[in-house]
Amino acid sequence: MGALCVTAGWRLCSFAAMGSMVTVVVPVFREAPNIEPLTRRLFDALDGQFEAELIFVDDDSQDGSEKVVERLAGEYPVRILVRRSERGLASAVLHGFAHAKGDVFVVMDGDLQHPPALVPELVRIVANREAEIAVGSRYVSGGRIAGRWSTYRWLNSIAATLLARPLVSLRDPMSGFCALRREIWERADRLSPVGYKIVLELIVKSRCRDVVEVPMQFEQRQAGESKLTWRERWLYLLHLLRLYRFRYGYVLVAGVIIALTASCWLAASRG
Ligand SMILES: Nc1nc2c(ncn2[C@@H]2O[C@H](COP(=O)(O)OP(=O)(O)O)[C@@H](O)[C@H]2O)c(=O)[nH]1
Ligand SMILES: [Mg+2]
Repeated sequence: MGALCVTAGWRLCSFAAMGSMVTVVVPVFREAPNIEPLTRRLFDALDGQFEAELIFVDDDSQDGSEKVVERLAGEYPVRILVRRSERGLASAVLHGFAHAKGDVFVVMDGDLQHPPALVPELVRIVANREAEIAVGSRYVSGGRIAGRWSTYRWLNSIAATLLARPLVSLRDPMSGFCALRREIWERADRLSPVGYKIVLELIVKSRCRDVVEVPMQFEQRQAGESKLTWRERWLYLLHLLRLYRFRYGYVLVAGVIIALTASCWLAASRG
C-alpha cells in the first residue's frame, strides 16, 4: 500500500491513490432527469481527491441527455458518447472504457441507485492494489436495499445470483457497481457480453480472483424507468452459458445440460 497523507478535507488517502486518474463510465438510456444530480453528487464525493473524468454512454435516447451534459461540461470534466446504431448496457460500458483516459475505471448506473459517495472508497481500494476489482454490494454485512422489494423481485434476484455462483464467489454478482484498474480490462480475454452483466464478464474473462465487496446502500430509482425486461433476462441466461463454457469448457457444459435434460425427462415419465 502507498504512504499515507492527509488531504485538505482531513480525509486519509494514499499517494498511490492520489496519483491515479479516474474515469467513471455511466451507461444511460433515457436518464436525462438523473444526469445532472448524478454529476453533481459524484464530483462532490470525489471532492478533488483524484483527477477524474465522467463519461456517459448513451444509446440515442433522444430525451435531451446530450444538452444536459453539454451544459454541465462548462463546470465539470464530463462528456457524453452517443451510439446511434448499437444498444446494450454492457457493450456501452466497454465503449466507454475504449474512450477513457484514466488508469482506474469505475462503472455505475445512471439512475442514482448506486451511491456516488461510495466511489472514492472503491477507487482507493483498487488504486492501492488492495484488490483487483472492488464491487459495491447489497448483500454483505452493512449493505442495504432502500424501499420494499416485491417477492417476485427478490426471487428474481436470488435466482440470478445463484446461477452465477459457480462462476464467481461474490455475494452480489448482479451489482453493476465496481472499480478496477485499466490493466484488468486490458488483460481480459475477448470481452463479449450480451446484455446486462458487465461485472460478471470482467471478473470471469480477466480470470480475476482478487475481488472485494464493499457494502452499499442500493437506492430506489427516483426518476425514469428500469430497462430490465424479459429480453434482458433471456440474454442473461445466454451470457451465463457463454461464461460457463469459457470457464469449464464445452464438454462439461454439454454434459451438465444433457444430465439435466435426462433428469427432467425421467422425472416427467415417472409422473
Ligand atoms: N447505454 C445504455 N444504457 C442502458 C441500457 N439499458 C440500461 N441502461 C442503463 O443502465 C443502467 C441500469 O439500468 P436499469 O434499467 O436501471 O437496470 P435495473 O437497475 O436492473 O432496473 C441505467 O443507467 C440505464 O439507463 C442500454 O441498452 N444502453
Ligand atoms: Mg436501476
